[in-house]
Parts: sequence; C-alpha cells; structure tokens
Amino acid sequence: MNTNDYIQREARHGAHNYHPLPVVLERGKGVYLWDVNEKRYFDFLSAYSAVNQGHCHPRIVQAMIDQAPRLMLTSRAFYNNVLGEWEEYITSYFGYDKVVPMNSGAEADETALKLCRRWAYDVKGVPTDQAKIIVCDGNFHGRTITIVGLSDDPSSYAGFGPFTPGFVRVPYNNIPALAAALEDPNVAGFLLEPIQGEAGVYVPDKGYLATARDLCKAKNVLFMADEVQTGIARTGKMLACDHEAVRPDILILGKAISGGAMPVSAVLADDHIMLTIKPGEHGSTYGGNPIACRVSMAALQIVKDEKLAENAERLGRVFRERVSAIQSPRVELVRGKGLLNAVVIKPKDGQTAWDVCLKLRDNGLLAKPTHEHIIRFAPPLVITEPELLEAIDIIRDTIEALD
Ligand code: IF1
Repeated sequence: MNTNDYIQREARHGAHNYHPLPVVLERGKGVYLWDVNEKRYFDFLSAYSAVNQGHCHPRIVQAMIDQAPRLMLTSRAFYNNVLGEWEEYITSYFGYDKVVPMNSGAEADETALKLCRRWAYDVKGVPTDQAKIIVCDGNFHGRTITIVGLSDDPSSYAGFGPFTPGFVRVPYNNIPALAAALEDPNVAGFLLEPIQGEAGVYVPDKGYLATARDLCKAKNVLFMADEVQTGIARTGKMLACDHEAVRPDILILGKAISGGAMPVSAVLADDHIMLTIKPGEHGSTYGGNPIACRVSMAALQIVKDEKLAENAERLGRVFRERVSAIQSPRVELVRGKGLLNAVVIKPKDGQTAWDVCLKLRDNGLLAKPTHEHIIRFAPPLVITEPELLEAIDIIRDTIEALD
C-alpha cells in the first residue's frame, strides 16, 4: 500500500471529522516520526502536547508491558493494588488532597464543572441550579456538548445546539471584564487555560493569572486551571500557573500525564471541594485503570528525572530567538512560552499556514496550523539543542523558499 491507499481507506471507513496533513506515520521514537516510506520527520506537534516525553519512551513502554499481563481493568466496583499508589503519587506530585482519575481531557473538564457546581450548592450556598461558571473567549476545553457550548468558535459549536445553561463568557486576559462578571453572587467558578493553545498560543499579560486568582478568592469563586495542554513542563515550568505561583483550586490535567501512551486525565482539588461528590455520583469505567496508573507514574517521573521543564524553558528561548531572526517578510510574529510556540505567517499570494505546513512536511518537519495564518510548533520536551537547531534550519529554509 502507498500513502494514498492508507488515506483513501480512512476516507471510506472513517468519519470525516478531521482534515489531517497528508502523511501516513508508522513509527515514532523520541522527537522523530517515520512514515510508511521510512521517511523521517521531526515531530513539532507532539500530538498536541501529549507526547512531551518523546515517542515510545522505553520507561513508559516498560510500564505498559509490566502491568498488562498482570491486571488490566477491574473497574471501580472493586479495589486494586495500583490505583491508591497512583493517587498518592500524583496528589503529592502536585500538592493536592485528592484526585479524580478520568480518561480524556474533555472528561476532566466536565468533571471539574460538576465538582464546581456541587461545591457551589453544598459549600458556597448558591441556590440549586443557579450556579454560574465564567469561561473565556477563545477557549478550548474539549468536544462534548457542554464544553462546545462554551466556545465562541463556530467550528466547535455550530450545529450542535441547544447548549448547557449556566455559563458566562468574558474576554481573555481582561481583568476589568472578569471583575464585572464576578459581581454576580451566583458565580461558582472561573475556568481558563493559563495560555490559550488552540487560540494560537495566546500568552496573557504578566500578572493576569495572579490577579484573576485574587479576584476569585475575594468573591469565594473557584479558580479552575485547564492545564491539559500547558501542563507537564510544556511551558518551561511543571504547570503554566507556576510562572505566576498561582495554585488553582481545581487543577485539570490530561495528555502528557501519560506521555502519549493512552488516555489518562486527572482532576485535583482539596477535600472541601473534592468530598462534595459522594459515592456513586461520578465515575468512569476505565478511569484510573491499573495500566493507566503505571504508565502515568512513569510518564510523570520522567519529567522530573530528565528535567524536561528546564529543557523546555531553555530551548524555548533558543527557538523564539532564532525563528524571530529569520529574515523573511512572511514571519509576522513569534510567540509562546517554553516549547509551546506559534509563528504567525503573513499571507501572500493566497498561501496559508496549511501550505507552509505541507512544505515543512516535504522538508522533514511535521507541524499543524491552529488557524489560517498561525502555525503551532511544539516538539517533544526531550529535544536536544542540536536537534532543535537542525529543525529550525528546516523552518528557516522552508519560509525563505516561500518568497
Ligand atoms: C481535537 C485543539 C489543541 C485541550 C485543552 C482540553 C482538551 C484539549 C486545553 C480536551 C484538547 C486537542 C483536542 C484535539 C486537538 C487538540 C487541540 F486543536 F483541539 F484545540 F491541543 F489545542 N483542554 N486539545 O487542548 O482533551 O478530550 O482531547 O483529551 O479535538 O481536535 P481531549
């Protein structure tokens, strides 16, 4: 079979809910991917920041191999010998009383919304069914009906209504708008991404997170950070909130807490929030399964052992410095934090970021546009400086060849 055969087969049998870059991958290792013709690429998407530890990290693979033949799934109907170890590990890792294990990032966001509402009624004293949760313009928190109802991007919500009530949207990175929305006594929580990934790596002004957290605290409103994409060392700190020493009331994690091996997500909070949900009131068949727990502990330990946050901080600066220095009228702007960066491409002759990504692919580097003129560059955090410099050469050569 050739590349086109694979693509056509998916078109015949799979829903058309994606428009992937035309490349068919079959092997990954570290920062590299190989396609079905054995062509090698730098991975500069990392599966949207799920593969921070690099593809097929041996310690993560070994964790799967060790656990799979012993016990794969018990469900939460019974105890097992692994879940408690993971709960203890991850709650001490991030400094919270308790954790709810889930699978996808969307499930973790939905779990956080349920926790926030339940806390509002049982602890804050908001009248039943009157709780409001504030979200931001430009947000991306997943693809469920409630979550797409929070979006202001028609490609996320159009044609899927009606939507869940009880949400207020404010402009991102805008303290006065947040302060005004917080005047409503029924507000229970504020959900945001510390850096908006899908919006095009939108880094808020310094102080925004800390001020927002203080305003929420003053109004007894839960500050909920969706670190599904920005967490796990991606932005140069373990959590993006760490850049401002902000400790969310509810911390939402996913993607790289399992290093791209399988879906694992988690919601962390302290007892006064977490214990408002009683036995039988929330759950998931696979949430916290033994393989997920072993894989997640390996993935999180690698982040510390291999100092991935420090590496992301240092090489992120190298990336932004060198890409900003590319002498081309096409590079409008380079922005980001750590190794979560985006380049805004000035359009010319109708060429979009998609066209640039096709040429990057031809030159051996895989990246994906987030919008018509923005390309996100997010390699695995295990990338070395020589590998990064080689990848930047590909980016430079590709952009300079556009003119
Ligand atoms: C797609 C975007 C990124 C996320 C944040 C929750 C979730 C995501 C901050 C949900 C997931 C993924 C989903 C994937 C593409 C990708 C994405 F382009 F959609 F917006 F990364 F920016 N919070 N993001 O980024 O996690 O349920 O997917 O595990 O849906 O196309 P999930």
